[in-house]
Amino acid sequence: MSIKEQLKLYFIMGSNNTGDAKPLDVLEAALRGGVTCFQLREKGEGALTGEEKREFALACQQLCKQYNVPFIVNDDVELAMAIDADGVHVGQDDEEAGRVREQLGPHKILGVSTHTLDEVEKAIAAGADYVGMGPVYATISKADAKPVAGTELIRKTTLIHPDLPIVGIGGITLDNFAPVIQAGASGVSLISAIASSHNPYETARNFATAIDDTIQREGISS
Ligand code: TZP
Ligand code: ICP
Ligand code: MG
Repeated sequence: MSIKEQLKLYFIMGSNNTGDAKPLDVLEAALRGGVTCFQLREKGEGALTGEEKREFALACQQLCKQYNVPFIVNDDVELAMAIDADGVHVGQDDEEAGRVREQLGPHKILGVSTHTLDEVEKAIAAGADYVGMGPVYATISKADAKPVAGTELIRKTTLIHPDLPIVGIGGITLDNFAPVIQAGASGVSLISAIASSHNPYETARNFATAIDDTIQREGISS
């Protein structure tokens, strides 16, 4: 599967994002439902650290392996390398992407959050495999999220860099994801739509089907 295909339904979760449900149950259900990429984002109140974080990461990685889905770690390059994760995602306030690429070597997946065309160019130069863009819509899942960005930068970037894999993020639901794909993103990235769903299996499955339908209808090629 190409990176663009792997980004189609990109689920992000930390152990504190699933309310009363057990995080590993939610992840398993999401994978069963058709999630194509997973990022462990262990952040905020109640986030695990140290050995607990490592053990949780290993459990998530194990599940992802069973479903042949890439396992990406947010921010924590050291943990990603220690457990041989498939890649790392960094934001603009994290370690510089070029430095992360040096540590990861050429083969692991590197994702970078971008909010301007200049950040996109720098991410490409640093060796990013894909960029995340958002928040497309208002989000409750990131305390320090930038202002709502819509799909403008996705569309603009697609025209300039048609081969660059892009994923939209922020407030994305089954009701509002289509413009993200129509703007040229390879997929959508979500936390709460799946992590807070009463039925993460069904929600993931509905997303997978709906995104396929949109791609079909739009005649979008990867
Ligand atoms: N970066 C930009 S928005 C966001 C991140 C990590 C949170 C996305 O979560 P949700 O619940 O899908 O809005
Ligand atoms: N995009 C992606 C894919 N992951 C993130 N953690 C983010 C933006 C902030
Ligand atoms: Mg970060």
